[in-house]
Amino acid sequence: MGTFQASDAQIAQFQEDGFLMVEGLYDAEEMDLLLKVSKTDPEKNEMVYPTKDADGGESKLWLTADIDRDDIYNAICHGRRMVETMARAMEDEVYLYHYKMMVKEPRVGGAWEWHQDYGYWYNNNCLFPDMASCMIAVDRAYKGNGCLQVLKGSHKLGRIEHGTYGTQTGADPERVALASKHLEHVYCEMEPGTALFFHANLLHRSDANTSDDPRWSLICCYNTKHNPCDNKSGHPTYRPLEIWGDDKVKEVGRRQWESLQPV
Ligand SMILES: O=C(O)CCC(=O)C(=O)O
Repeated sequence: MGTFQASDAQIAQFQEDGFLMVEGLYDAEEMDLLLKVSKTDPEKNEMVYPTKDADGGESKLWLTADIDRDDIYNAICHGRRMVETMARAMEDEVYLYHYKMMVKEPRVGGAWEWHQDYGYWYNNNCLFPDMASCMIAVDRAYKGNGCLQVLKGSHKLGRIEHGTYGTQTGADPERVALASKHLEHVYCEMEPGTALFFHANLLHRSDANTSDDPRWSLICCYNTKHNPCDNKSGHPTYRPLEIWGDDKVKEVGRRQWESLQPV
């Protein structure tokens, strides 16, 4: 889907539902390269840190806002099909806020409580909730290995109070329960290469991975140019994002994979 262009109907669907799933945004070779590179990448593996859920389940992630690298992560985050879709969905130029790999290993990967990403980013003095992310399934994501779940249309609720519930920051459970009575609860099952664009105020969560399958996902997060945010390490203020051609994912990915081979 190197030539993917979202239709007007898809953009309208994102704006109405708060999310848009695009199957096969990345092809098998692109996902194979991303998976191989990220599993062997010594630098990123050093950056991984664990987070515990309320039941002791442990997810891992690395997060960075480094946009000056010629690597496969940047080829995806700078990629035309991603950035153009984001900009149209958010009706402004977008810049990369950060990107992260979410790792839920078989049997141990933990849950994420219901939250809005803006529930976190509000604390970085991001003035408007005009931000969005794209989750790319690197492994197949399904109910058993803890795929993302969303409350359809919840991005229209406004920002919900967030606090610490268990060991994680999450949205006020009473408000989530109220929203759940009225809004559709969707399990976003995704094949590798499928991308889920979602608004920063969309309520989402995921269960622990109780399966024998890993669930790795790359999440690329964007802010809109008009939205002031504090400049923080890992959460920067506006800087223009260069748009790269769709072919770069394979070109850079192959080179990076080769460079990771023992000599
Ligand atoms: O990886 C997941 O299952 C949840 C990730 C998430 O909610 C987030 O990064 O905001």
